[in-house]
Amino acid sequence: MKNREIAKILYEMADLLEIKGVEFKPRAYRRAAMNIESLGIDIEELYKRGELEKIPGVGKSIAEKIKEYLETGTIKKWEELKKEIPVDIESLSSIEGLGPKMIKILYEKLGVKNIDDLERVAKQGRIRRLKGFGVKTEKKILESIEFARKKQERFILGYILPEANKILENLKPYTSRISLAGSIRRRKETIGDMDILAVSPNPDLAMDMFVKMESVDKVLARGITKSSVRLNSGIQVDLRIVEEKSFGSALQYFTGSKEHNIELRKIAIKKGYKLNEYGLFEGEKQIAGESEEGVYEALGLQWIPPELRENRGEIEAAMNGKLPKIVEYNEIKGDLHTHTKWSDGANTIEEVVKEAIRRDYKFIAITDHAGNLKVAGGMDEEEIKEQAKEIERVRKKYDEIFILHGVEANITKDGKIDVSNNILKDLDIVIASVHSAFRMDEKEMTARLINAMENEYVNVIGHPTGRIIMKREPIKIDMEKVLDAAKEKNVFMEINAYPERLDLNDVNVKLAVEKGVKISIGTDAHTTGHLQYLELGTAVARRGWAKKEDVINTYDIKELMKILQ
Ligand code: DGT
Ligand code: CA
Ligand code: CA
Ligand code: ZN
Repeated sequence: MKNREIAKILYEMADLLEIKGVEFKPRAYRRAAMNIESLGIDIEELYKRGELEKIPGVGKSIAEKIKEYLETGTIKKWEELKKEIPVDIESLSSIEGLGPKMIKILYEKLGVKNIDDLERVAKQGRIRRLKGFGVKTEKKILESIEFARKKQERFILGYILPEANKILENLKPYTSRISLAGSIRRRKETIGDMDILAVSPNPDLAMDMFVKMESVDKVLARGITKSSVRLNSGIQVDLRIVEEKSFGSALQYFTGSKEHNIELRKIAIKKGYKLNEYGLFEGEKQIAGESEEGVYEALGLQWIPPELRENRGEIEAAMNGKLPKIVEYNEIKGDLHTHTKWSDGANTIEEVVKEAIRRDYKFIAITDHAGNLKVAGGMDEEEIKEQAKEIERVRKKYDEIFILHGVEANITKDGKIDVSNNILKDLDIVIASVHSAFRMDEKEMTARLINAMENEYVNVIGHPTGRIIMKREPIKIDMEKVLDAAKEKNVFMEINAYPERLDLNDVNVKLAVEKGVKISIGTDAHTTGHLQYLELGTAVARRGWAKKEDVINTYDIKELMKILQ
């Protein structure tokens, strides 16, 4: 699947064009890239059907470039731009706060082409002398460089999962059993490599199909029981083929986590057994291993969902039959955070609603930016009233779904909501988020969030820590205090399901659930394609031990509207 690759190139072209000072085009390229990234189906399929221009934002010229890439493996215009502006955009834009405009100035004035150059000029104190930069920016850049360097090469779950599912689909005809394993099966927020496990009547053929997949960049190893490849997207995939009688124990072993496995093995030893990827053995005799359930059962444990296997108490709970019944993917009835053209989203309300209906949701919340977030096209109070009329119109047209009218409002520095209560009181759902002044000390920031929750109309704190995975650190807050306040004020904590956010994360969700704070899952969709990420939020809820009743997205409309009052 080349969707990600192509989107990445288009984003890079947008940045390069912007650096060149070309107008309008950068926006068009970005819009196309955003839609391709979240397309949901393989772009090559659309290409084969001659339907590239059906992708929103893809006109004739961009379609030509996609075609060129699929046919030749590159795009001439892109190569030219890179030659003309030899700047490592990808790594520079991974530095927080560094957008194309700043990269342009740094390149033109100081010759910065990569992170090493950037670090050098920052240390020399030359950035602060540039117009519009200053000492603070320079310091922030240095901090961000350090953060970026610390991260290892890991991949964002939400971007890898579609590729993984595609591989499973490709291999299905050649296998009798197949499953993801490792961190991707556990739905960890980032993935080191992708592990796949299968049983096959013809392992040689299955391996052939695997190493010859179109998305393979390089074959790292080719064997009968194990092969490894690197995909075009850069991620490594290991495929292991095992015997039917060992599938369960191999799946258990290769799902991990390592810490979970170590504890499990200790239990086996205590019982006088031996546990490995081939099975559970008593002496020479295999007593379990064909199914994963069988392995856990023989060890005296309930079967543990993969999302819980992090050695955070799940083994003890399973031993005592006290594993929580965590929320199921199909219990989620709708999305509680979406954007439309009324602020910075790409689609109309009606388009978002239609996609939600196609997904069989029972409800959808339209929550555009409101207040002073001008970059995100925040609505003023008149516009919110106008939008209410539009929602009313769409409601009349589609009675198979319930549309909640809400906003995502900003929490000001001192913890106020920047939309007046007079407006908030008429909305179905109010999300309040921190979108500015991220760098306050813990005490101030904690007070800021708690203040925001004092507002009686606030229902949800959006992306509560503001972190962006591998890019931006969370704001500093005393999570316990914030959660205690949330419980007291009946405010819900969001799991923002956008792939790079997943905020709250699993650990904080567990804490919230333990304190009785309810969770609201929202994709923060800025295009209809983003609605697919809802399941990532559910995965985080599951990893955080949340039960059905802890997640308000599982409620029916009546219960939901009642709890949102
Ligand atoms: P990743 O790929 O870094 O996101 O994390 P995992 O959990 O997928 O780790 P990976 O790919 O190195 O190994 C897959 C699974 O194999 C891992 O979750 C547990 C199992 N495993 C790997 N190494 C060991 C080990 O040394 N001891 C035990 N008990 N299990 C291991
Ligand atoms: Ca792995
Ligand atoms: Ca692996
Ligand atoms: Zn937001």
